[in-house]
Amino acid sequence: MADRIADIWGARTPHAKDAPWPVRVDLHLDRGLAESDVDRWVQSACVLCSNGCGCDIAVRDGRVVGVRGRASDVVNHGRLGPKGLYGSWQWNGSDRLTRPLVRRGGVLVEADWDTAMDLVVRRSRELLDEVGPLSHGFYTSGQLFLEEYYTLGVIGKAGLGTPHMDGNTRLCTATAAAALKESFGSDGQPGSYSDVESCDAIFLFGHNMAETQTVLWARVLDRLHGPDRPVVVAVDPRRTKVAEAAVESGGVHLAPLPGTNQALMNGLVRELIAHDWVDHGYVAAHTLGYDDLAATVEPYTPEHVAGICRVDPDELRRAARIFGTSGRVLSTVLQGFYQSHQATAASCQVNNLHLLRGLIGRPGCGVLQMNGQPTAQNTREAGANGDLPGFRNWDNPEHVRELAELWNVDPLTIPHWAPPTHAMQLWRYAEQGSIRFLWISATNPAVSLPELPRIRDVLAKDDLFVVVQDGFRTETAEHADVVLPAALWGEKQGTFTNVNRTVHLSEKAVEPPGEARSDLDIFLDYARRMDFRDRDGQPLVTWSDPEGAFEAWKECSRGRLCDYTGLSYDKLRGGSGIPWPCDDEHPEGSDRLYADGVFPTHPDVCEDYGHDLLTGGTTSPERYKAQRPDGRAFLKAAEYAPPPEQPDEEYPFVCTTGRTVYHFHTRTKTGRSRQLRRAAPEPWVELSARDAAALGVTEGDLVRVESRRGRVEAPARVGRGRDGVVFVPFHYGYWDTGGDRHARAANELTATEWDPVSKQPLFKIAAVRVTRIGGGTRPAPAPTTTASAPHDPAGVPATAGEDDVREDVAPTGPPTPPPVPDRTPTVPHPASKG
Ligand SMILES: Nc1nc2c(c(=O)[nH]1)N[C@H]1C(S)=C(S)[C@@H](COP(=O)(O)OP(=O)(O)OC[C@H]3O[C@@H](n4cnc5c(=O)[nH]c(N)nc54)[C@H](O)[C@@H]3O)O[C@H]1N2
Ligand SMILES: Nc1nc2c(c(=O)[nH]1)N[C@H]1C(S)=C(S)[C@@H](COP(=O)(O)OP(=O)(O)OC[C@H]3O[C@@H](n4cnc5c(=O)[nH]c(N)nc54)[C@H](O)[C@@H]3O)O[C@H]1N2
Ligand code: SF4
Ligand SMILES: [Mo]
Repeated sequence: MADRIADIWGARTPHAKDAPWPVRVDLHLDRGLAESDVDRWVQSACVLCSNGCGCDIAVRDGRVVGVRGRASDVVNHGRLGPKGLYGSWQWNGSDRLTRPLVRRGGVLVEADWDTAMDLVVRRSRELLDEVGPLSHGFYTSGQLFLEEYYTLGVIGKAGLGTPHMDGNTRLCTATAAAALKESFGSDGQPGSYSDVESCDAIFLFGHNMAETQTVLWARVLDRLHGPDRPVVVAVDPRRTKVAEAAVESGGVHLAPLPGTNQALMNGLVRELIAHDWVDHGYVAAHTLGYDDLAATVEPYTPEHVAGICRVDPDELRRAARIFGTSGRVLSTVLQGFYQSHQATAASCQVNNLHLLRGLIGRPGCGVLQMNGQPTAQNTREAGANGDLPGFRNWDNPEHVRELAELWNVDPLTIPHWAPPTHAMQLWRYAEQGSIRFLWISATNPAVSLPELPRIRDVLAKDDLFVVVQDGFRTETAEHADVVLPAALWGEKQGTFTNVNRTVHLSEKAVEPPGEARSDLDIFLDYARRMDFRDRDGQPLVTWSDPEGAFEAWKECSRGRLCDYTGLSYDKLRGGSGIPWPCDDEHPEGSDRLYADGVFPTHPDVCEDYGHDLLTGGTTSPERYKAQRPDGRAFLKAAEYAPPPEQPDEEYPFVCTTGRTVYHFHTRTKTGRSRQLRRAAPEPWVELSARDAAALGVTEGDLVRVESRRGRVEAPARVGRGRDGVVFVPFHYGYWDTGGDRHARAANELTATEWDPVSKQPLFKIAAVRVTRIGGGTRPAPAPTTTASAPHDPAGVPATAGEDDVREDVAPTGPPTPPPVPDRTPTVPHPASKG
């Protein structure tokens, strides 16, 4: 048995380059239970990050009692990480919401469903009559199922006709979508996880994969422990496990000052061009914009970049040489890039590095503009983030017409007179009072949005009617007018899609507690009560269960890049997840995109006409067409601009925020798991050893971190990050504490600012000051196994759990999953549209 709190990634299964990743099946059952005690195993996939590991849910006496990785799954080959093992189900049976709550005389009291839904529908109708659909806003998630998003999207766009719908995906992967649209014309991940097996170098840009996609990192570690290892390059201001591995592999750890990614990327692109590590044939045939890019990056010499980012210019040169001269390079990009002021610009430079060398669409040459949440891809595909479903372009009347026809509604009902409202604007409208009905599903904005003092004020407004749909009584639920109890993972059926487009079916294993209902049933109930109709007076929403919704979605996706028409619930049962596009031509799905160097940039197919990366100004359809992109990718460029808030005398540190391996977001699930809670029970503040010494702070002292907006008070971890940078984990709201409720969450400090293109907020940069406010009696409650390890381990007990996970390494190698062909010739093209 293994202790998977101490040993996060589990036992190594090393292998050679291009050899299949071996199977290791991880199993965790409730204390005292053996496999023979399990009544049945129910197929699913983990929803505690975007990796999408296939798993089976163990059920005994109608309760979930454990999980086991699925050996046959292409994503994880049987493995699960600490969150998947301990956090995916242990909340089961705890303090769940079991009945609707409504506000009476200022307090939330239990009610039946009719009472709660009547209130919602009455308020909705009143506002529609008085002010119209623009009074309605929907703030949803990256954690519902595809069927739920699609249903919500249809209700919002064709039922109500409001453009005010977005997901917390705006905080999460809006930049992934934006960078893919800007470079390639459409959302849709070019790469595949199987690129890990065949690459020669791996670049991780602002991505702490070791903690945030632990099973993918195990896959990387197995290469790093095998023969012919890849070289790793990490771009992260903290000394993460990824950064350590980079140094050990003979690669580079670049630790730029937060907020300087674009300068660093311009430096890397310039080095490629200066050394002519460029595939000119590929660039000429498949891209646009080379001259502009070369001219823009020209001033970014290694020395100039080093001055801005405070990195060693020779290390920058070395990193560029690794990119420029390795046979096959895999890149991943995540929040260190996405939650920043030049998020889309910097992420597009990663695409550019690949395009310049023609390293795309081939094994080992993946670009993974990562997702974070398990179902964020579906929010974006199905239109619950405001975009039109099926990666359709809101600015293309033909795309709007297709949807109007599909839904049998007047095209004018579907909002498309302006870009869809992004989440930051949605909250602004609620603050200003034009949105007066806000329906929040599967997200906890009272902890996860920036500048929490402001968010609490918005939620508390008398003229804002707030509906919260969750499985737990969260910090946000406390502000609601109506709380709807939702069924969670394992208690409902549906599908979702991970980072590399792999679609999984998650079956219902057990009944939800009390009167809790699936989100799909709640949305369908609202649609029924509102009596939304199509042009012929028939019900607008024609399905009544998950499979019906899936079938409807398939039609919507037909002919688009995210084509699901070749999938069905039955096809997803039994074996592995299947990556889209999956259609007649690719019945087994598609491992990677763009093998032929043809991109969905034709004006008739593209999802967006693009933006100026520096200002966010939109490109008009006319200007876009005049460029004649027609299947070529864009090499987009932008100068570096300093972040909006920089350290000064009053606030001398840069505060950056993020994750620890043991918790998921606001901990509604992981905070209820014994093992995970113990591993990281309370918030902390990470300081570099030198900064701590200058402040007179020693390990465990209580410190106050203050920004212009709020404060956090927590014990200090004297850590291993770069000087001048403070790190605060963002997981700790106050549902489980009686202490100072408003000095725990990182977002007390962050600012209401966003990237001009993706509109993703800047969680990674705020100017703060740090003060020691008291001595500590013990070390900070920060894990020692991760990036938050102490500078001096003496006297700090190592983070550990129990030996309670079984790992079975298959002795004879993996049962080879069905071969998945590359998607070769057909990026959807106007001529081939169904
Ligand atoms: N354990 C765990 N795993 C998760 C989640 C979780 O909550 N817990 N959440 C999931 C979700 S939704 C997401 S979005 C992903 C996020 O996954 P990641 O993006 O890997 O996680 P973060 O910790 O937010 O940020 C990554 C790194 O960015 C670095 N960074 C900060 N500022 C900068 C900067 O200016 N430049 C650069 N280059 N790097 C910077 C931080 O030091 C940090 O190590 O994780 C997913 N997986
Ligand atoms: N400072 C700072 N802030 C950040 C970030 C950061 O790095 N730093 N990261 C940002 C990112 S990337 C993300 S993704 C967000 C995450 O922020 P949130 O989405 O607010 O975080 P969660 O705790 O995952 O909230 C999801 C909620 O949905 C509920 N839930 C889970 N499953 C279901 C379901 O099936 N149905 C319903 N109805 N409810 C369900 C959970 O109980 C939980 O309350 O935080 C963002 N905020
Ligand atoms: S890597 Fe992500 S999907 Fe896989 S088990 Fe861990 S949390 Fe779940
Ligand atoms: Mo996220």
